[in-house]
Amino acid sequence: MFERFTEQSREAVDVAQEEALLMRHERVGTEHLLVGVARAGDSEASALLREHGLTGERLRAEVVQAVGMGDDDGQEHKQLTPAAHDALEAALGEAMGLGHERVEPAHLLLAILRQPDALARRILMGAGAPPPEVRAEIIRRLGERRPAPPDLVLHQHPFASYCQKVLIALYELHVPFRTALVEASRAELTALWPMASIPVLHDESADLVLPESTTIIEYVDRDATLIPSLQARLWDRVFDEYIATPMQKIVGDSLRGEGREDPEGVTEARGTLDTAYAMLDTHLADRQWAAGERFTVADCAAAPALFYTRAVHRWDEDAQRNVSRYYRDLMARPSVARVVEEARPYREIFPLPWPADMDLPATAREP
Ligand SMILES: N[C@@H](CCC(=O)N[C@@H](CS)C(=O)NCC(=O)O)C(=O)O
Repeated sequence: MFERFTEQSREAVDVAQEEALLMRHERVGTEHLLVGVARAGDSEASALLREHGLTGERLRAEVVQAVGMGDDDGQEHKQLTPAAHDALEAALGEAMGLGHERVEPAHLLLAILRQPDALARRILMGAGAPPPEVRAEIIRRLGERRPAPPDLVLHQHPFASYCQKVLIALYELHVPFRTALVEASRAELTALWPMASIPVLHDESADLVLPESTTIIEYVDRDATLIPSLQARLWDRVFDEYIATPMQKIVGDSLRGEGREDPEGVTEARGTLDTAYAMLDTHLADRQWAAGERFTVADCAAAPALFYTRAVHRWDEDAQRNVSRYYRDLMARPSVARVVEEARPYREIFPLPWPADMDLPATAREP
């Protein structure tokens, strides 16, 4: 598990062991890993924690305050809790999702913060460092470190669902690019692409302008990693046409202004979504991803489309369990999780009520 860990990350894990021993706790949990990250030399992660006043010593005190000292005199090498184990495994995914080769303390911290019931999360929250903010800040800093490659410019907005589809693909393929943020004014974009929809990719070295999310993905997917089959192409179309399009209709209707709404169109859109969910639930019964065993362009399309339909017209999460399971898998994918994080600061621009449980996994009660 540790081959790709940097020296500092390994040290963080060793320090976590020491901390558990010192606190006489039975196992090494995410809280000890958090102290490990803070104490393992000077890293972006430890610097960020320090900026919140969270030194190793302070975090240790917070852990003891939260759970007390233990009474375990057991072996020197302690077992990991399931959450700590998952965090160490997820750290590699975090690094890869960000296009980094090695697992650094920053990736470890990101992974710790993603564990749903981690004590480390509660400790950070209690110490005035909300995990979503810490995550977003780490991702921003890691992004700044990456050299801006000159050739590919993506005209996009991080909250727009079709832009997210392409972003997921770019992160999956580790393709470097620059962002040209498209906000209210579309003048520059219209000059490139008269329809002025986003995303638009401009390959400056090839003097090529490409609109349309699927075409952009096809262009950067030189080895057919994301578009390996007819099924991938088919389900990409299905998600765009029958999930993303009705979702846009519902959201778009709320922006039309009083007296200009189209209730019939919205009812039709909701009906299309219901039919699509039922079809999807059957389709996903024996497939991990939309086109089979591999994550493809179809899943890049599915993630943002389902994310936003979950806000405006939810499938029946208990009855359509395959869709719920698929949605959870999508959200756990590091490329998708990254896109969701990067869009988080823009949630207030959503014109409809934003459900309070959007960050909770799609539920599926056991029958
Ligand atoms: N078929 C296009 C759809 C793109 C699209 O609908 N983009 C939305 C944003 S997600 C857009 O630009 N809408 C018009 C607007 O925001 O003004 C694609 O696949 O790229």
